[in-house]
Amino acid sequence: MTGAAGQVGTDLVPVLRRRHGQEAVIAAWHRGRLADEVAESGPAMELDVTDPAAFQDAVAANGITQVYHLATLLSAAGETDPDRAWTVNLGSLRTVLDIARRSTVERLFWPSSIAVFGPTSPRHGTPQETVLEPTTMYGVTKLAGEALCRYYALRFGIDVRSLRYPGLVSYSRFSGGGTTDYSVEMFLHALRTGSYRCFVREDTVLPLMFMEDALRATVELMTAPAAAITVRGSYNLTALSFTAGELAAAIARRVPGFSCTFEPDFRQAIADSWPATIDDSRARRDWGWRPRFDLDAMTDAMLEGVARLGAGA
Ligand code: AKB
Repeated sequence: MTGAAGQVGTDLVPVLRRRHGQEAVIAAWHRGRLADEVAESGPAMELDVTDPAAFQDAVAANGITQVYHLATLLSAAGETDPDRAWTVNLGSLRTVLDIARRSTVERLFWPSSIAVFGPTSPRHGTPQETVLEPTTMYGVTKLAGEALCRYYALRFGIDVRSLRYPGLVSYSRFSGGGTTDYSVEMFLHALRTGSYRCFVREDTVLPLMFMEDALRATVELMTAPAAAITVRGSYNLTALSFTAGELAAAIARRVPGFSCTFEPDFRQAIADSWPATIDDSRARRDWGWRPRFDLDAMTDAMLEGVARLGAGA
């Protein structure tokens, strides 16, 4: 797994190690720091995914059969450094797809995002196939990446699978650089200081998902029979849509005295360009996707997790 020090990797490595064995999952990271649980529970290596030779060597030396290629710059970080977003997000995807053509790699997971949509996509019930005109470099790389995945699947038979993750809400690792970060920061600040200055408007609605649902979706997609996978770009995936104000209210009901103010910054425009609700009926039909966490269950689990782990690393 690349990007193993990031928000998804930190939680997905332990899940995969429980399924496949501690030694079977190599946690590769480049920036940041691996979580202790990840570093201590199995093999790890430093890997710069923008170095094709190093990536190729890592796969060959370890006889890798599946790659979870999670290394990425998120939407807000991508606007700060669009060149690097292009190289990391898209260049490294092309590298790993090429590696898969000539190696032991049998299956590849690569996350896309709701960022492939833009202001011209339908905002409600956004369908699987629709207008895709993203306005961020992150969205551009995810859209081009989906096209690459589809091409490599059709042309070379690469078994690549992908999900358009909504904003993911989790407590093990706050990685930063995203537009949906407010949905995690709100919990951290509620328990640390009792107040939060939210960088999007109170009425901002985005599709969000508790990490446990996202991990299960990832494993379900990766273990589905190849014949069931009818989308080789990336599947729409959704669980919940709620406003920033509704999230603040759900936290305030549980954290007495919590107060939230709303002061939009440049990330508001990114949030406004993304859908409010998503139609994920293809994922439901093809491999049986069903989310489990609603807003109340997620809020309870987040407050418990943030309190236990000291407000997330
Ligand atoms: C971001 O906000 O950039 C990500 C995403 C929705 O892909 N969380």
